[in-house]
Parts: sequence; C-alpha cells; structure tokens
Amino acid sequence: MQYSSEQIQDGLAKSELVLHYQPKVDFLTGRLAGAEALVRWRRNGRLLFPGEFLPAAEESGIVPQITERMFPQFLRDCRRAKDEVPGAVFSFNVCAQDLEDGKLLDMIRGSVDDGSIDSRQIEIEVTESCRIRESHSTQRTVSGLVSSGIQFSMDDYGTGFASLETLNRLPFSAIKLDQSFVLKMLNSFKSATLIKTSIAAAQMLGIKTTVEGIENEAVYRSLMHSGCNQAQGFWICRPMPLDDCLELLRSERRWPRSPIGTIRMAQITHNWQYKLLVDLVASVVQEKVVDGTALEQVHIDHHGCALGRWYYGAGQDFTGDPEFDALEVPHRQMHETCELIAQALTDGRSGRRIQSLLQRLSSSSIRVSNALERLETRLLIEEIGAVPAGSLARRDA
Ligand code: G
Ligand code: MN
Repeated sequence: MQYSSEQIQDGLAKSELVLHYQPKVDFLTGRLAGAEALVRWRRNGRLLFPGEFLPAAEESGIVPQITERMFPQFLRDCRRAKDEVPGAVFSFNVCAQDLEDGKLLDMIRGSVDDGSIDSRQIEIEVTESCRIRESHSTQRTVSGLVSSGIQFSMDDYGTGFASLETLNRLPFSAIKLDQSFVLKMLNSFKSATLIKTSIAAAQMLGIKTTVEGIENEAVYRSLMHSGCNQAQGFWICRPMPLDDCLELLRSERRWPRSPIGTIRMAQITHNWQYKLLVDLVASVVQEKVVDGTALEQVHIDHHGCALGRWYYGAGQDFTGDPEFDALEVPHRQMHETCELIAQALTDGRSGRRIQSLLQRLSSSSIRVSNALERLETRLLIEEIGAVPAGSLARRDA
C-alpha cells in the first residue's frame, strides 16, 4: 500500500516516525564502527519500512519536512552516543532537496558549536533518487559540511544519479556501493567486477567505501579482501532501536577481519601511480613542454604518495615483518629517482638520461610491488590455514 503525503504529514505530527540504527563493521578490525539511522513509521501497531512511504514523500516533495523533524532526533541520539560509544560514527540520510535548504547545515553547526556533538561523529549520506543540482545553496551546504569536518557520503553508488559525474563534482569523502550489485555478486562476474573496481577507483581518489546489502558470509568474505573499508547488511545486523544498537557497539562482538585489503590497495595504487607517472614523463619528453602541474606530480614526498600514506600510517602495524620492511628502501629510491627525472626534465636533458632514469624507476617499482605481493600471499596462506579443514563444499551443490 502507498500512503498519501497528508497521511505521512499526519504521522510526522503525531511523532509516529522513529529512527532505527543499522550498524556497520570495519573490515580491518572486525569491530563495529558506527551505524546508519533509518526512518521507520509506527502506524496502527505496524512498523512500516521506508519503501512503503518514502517514494510518495519524494514525489510530493515533503522529504525536507521529514528531515526537519527527524534530524533533531538524530542529533539527540548522537549526543547520547558521544558519551556511551566514543569514536563511533553515525550517519543520516538526506536527499538532494535537503541540500538546497540551509536548515540542515544550521542545525549541525548549532550542535557542533555548542560542543554537544563532535563533527567527526556524523556522516551525511545523500541518496541517489534525485539529481543534486549545481545551485549556489547546494554548494554552500556541501562546502559548509565538509569544512566543519563532517563526512559526506554518496549513497546507492552506481545507480540513478549517483554517478561518476556527481562524484567528480562534489567533495564526497565516502561512497556506499548499492546493494543491487552486492546481492548479485556471487553469481555475476560483472557485478563483482564493477564493485571491486569501483572500490579501487575510490581508494585511489582517497575516498572511503562502504558496501551495503551483505546478506551472507560468502559475500562478506569475498569483499573482505577487496580494499573496502566498511560492511553493512542483514548478515551483520538488522536495523534496531538505538538502545540495542548502543549495547551492541559497546559489546566485544567481532566479525571476520583481514589486513589483506589494505595491502592489495597499496599494491594496486602503487602500480597505477607508477604507470601514470611514466606516461606523464613520456608525454613531457615527446611534447618537449615542461608543464608545472606535471612536474608537481613527479615531485611527491615519499610520505605523501598513496603508498607512503599507507606505509607510514596504517601499514605501520606490520613493522618488523621482513616483507614490509623490505619495501622502504626501494620506495624511497623511487622518489629519489623521481626527483632526478624532474630535474632532468627541467634542465632539458637528453632522452638518453631520462631513459636510464626510467629504467632505474622501473626496477625499484618492481621491488616494491613484489614485496607487497609476497606480504599479501603469506597473509592469505595464514588465513586459509586458520579455516578448519574439510569444510569446503561446492557452492552450487
Ligand atoms: O540505500 P540505503 O543505505 O539508504 O538503504 C538502506 C535500506 O536497505 C534500509 O531500508 C535497510 O533496512 C535495507 N537493508 C539494509 N541491509 C540490507 C540487506 O542486507 N539486504 C537488503 N535487502 N536490504 C537491506
Ligand atoms: Mn543510506
């Protein structure tokens, strides 16, 4: 059954709309990282799901009324969560229309300014169902959110308007891959490839990823190595009232975890950046024009490239591991060679000199990539060893 906008407004006025929370797991730690607020309608003793009333609300343009009513409730819940589960991140769903309206930003700013919530505790998920316009007010809301340190995530990525174009236009800090791909991924090579390459593309841009709609362990495990940051779905937890969610967040419950995804991303981004770099050098040499922005990309400090950020950041957990330690020298040598290349390009040195520097760059890059591959393979073998023998069964049996 579909409800009319008057019935929904009536439900709002009677405070029948409530927020439930669906937790999200961090793939690296196996712990809960936070939860997403989802609206439910308690109507005549039944709990209605958004699919039953949100389409009508969207069509009649009353979503901002729902947001205006539910967002203060969300902020109150976040205030409670701030003390009870410090560090957990809570997300709230808005639509493009909400971004047009300055109220959302004012409400968040009010709570951040008076110290009752911490901006790092909040994430805003924008749903795909309507196009995010290029208006001045939207730009103002988005830049206001981002400059206040609030995570800004594109929901339902890969469907509707949640496209590369929107990703390119606005400063999203995260994307959420739509469940329609996830539900199919075990039986569809295409869906699985679209998910995994989207994760890699996002990581290369420094954008975090969440996969939603995980309904069984096989899907969870197949994404655990993909470099995706967070997981959400019925197999992990169904949406639940705030009290239950806080209790779960405080509990010691753990889900499967693996460091392999971060290593795989480090290797993929490393190989990718290497290829971009050699192409850039080749084009400068061939066109005989030294472009300042091209040189800037050659000149990155070894802490600042994608691999360096991982190596000197999250990767430090592996310090002491021979494969991990073996990365440092060739990686630093790569950056030193890059400096020499930049110098040679600026000085207009001969192609011969650049050729030999590119050769040197390639040797270091191969050493880096091989060390990452060895580290990943060893961890994978250890993980397989941890699964009890004899538990293999044909999936289609
Ligand atoms: O796109 P968005 O993140 O807003 O979608 C959230 C909706 O998806 C909620 O209504 C939630 O109940 C539902 N949902 C969450 N996990 C799963 C899942 O594993 N499978 C299915 N089919 N729906 C899910
Ligand atoms: Mn969502």
